[in-house]
Amino acid sequence: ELEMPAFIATKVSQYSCQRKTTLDNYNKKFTDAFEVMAENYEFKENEIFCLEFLRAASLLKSLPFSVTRMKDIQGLPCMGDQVRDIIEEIIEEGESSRVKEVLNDERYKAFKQFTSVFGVGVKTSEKWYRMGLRTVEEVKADKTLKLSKMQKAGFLYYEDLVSCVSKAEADAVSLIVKNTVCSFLPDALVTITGGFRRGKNIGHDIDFLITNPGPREDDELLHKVIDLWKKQGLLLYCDIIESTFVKEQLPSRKVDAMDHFQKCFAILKLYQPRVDNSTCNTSKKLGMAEVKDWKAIRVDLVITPFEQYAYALLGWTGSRQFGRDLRRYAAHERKMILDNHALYDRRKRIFLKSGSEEEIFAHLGLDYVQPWERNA
Ligand code: DCP
Ligand code: MG
Repeated sequence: ELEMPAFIATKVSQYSCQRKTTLDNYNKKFTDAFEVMAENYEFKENEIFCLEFLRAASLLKSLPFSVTRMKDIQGLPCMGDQVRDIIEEIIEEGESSRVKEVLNDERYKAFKQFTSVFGVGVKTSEKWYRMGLRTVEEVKADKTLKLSKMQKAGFLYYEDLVSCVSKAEADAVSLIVKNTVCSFLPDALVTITGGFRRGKNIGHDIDFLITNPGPREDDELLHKVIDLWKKQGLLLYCDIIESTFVKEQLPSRKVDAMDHFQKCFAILKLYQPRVDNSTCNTSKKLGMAEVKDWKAIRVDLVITPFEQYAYALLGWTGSRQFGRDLRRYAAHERKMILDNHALYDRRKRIFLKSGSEEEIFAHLGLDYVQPWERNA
């Protein structure tokens, strides 16, 4: 009898950048549970436990089989006691009582709602929770709260923004971004990054990287694009962050630090002709003239100098966990510092240049991992 080549658990790397993680997840039951646990620890600002669950989720996503017995995880890295307990519960009971507890927890439920609003993070949620607020409706109704411009937009377009972006919508926005950018800089390179580059067909936003390969640089490009969209009535919200990049400065060692590129967090108005639904209630109430024929979409635009493009592309393609592990691998296994701008070799005391993602992996001594295999 022929045997399948044995799966060697001890050969699985603790780093997701040494594994292939496609969107075929054979262990969704477990990884969904871990992600709830991780999120709850994030809300409690317990970074250590949060990461433990994120790493475990990421590892199970990379397995080519479904875990059905405790024996299946023997020898695997990232399987701490908390993680094993939950796997055991799910194997035996079909669900985890600890995860159920979190899902029913008042604080978790409130934070989950609050953080679903654009511009609201853990800190703001904490404040609202302490004030006794529990739902998005309660926050909306409280007229005494001082909201940031970002949060105001978050509430104004809440329904559209929580409904997620489809691949078709991403393609439509991609055309708009490319056309606008190229009307100012015909040779500019506009690349979709984030989840869509990893092959996902839904996302919470659309991420774009913009660079100009030619000799011409244009510091005003982002402002020109934004101004044009304003004039065209396509811009619902925008926050431009100017570049804070300093040449020769060592890459950031902080694993979740923001990069220094000029960028813009925007909400675009995407027109989408709706099918005639004049018989439905909402359109009767609104009157046909007021039927909304657009959707608010979250768009991130990042402008990068051409020499840093490969690093920016690698960083912005994600996943977040894949990026964290790349930087952790670089630091701990290679004595190098990696961020979205550069790679620095601390032993040789030099910056390593790269014109492509393949070259970055090569500098790190890693086998290349395709974008669709980075869904860690
Ligand atoms: N990223 C980064 N620096 C930031 C923000 C994000 O390097 N300041 C990276 C990590 C993410 C990727 O960019 O993997 C895209 O960020 P998103 O939050 O948009 O994540 P995804 O696109 O992966 O997921 P989603 O489908 O939720 O948009
Ligand atoms: Mg995204």
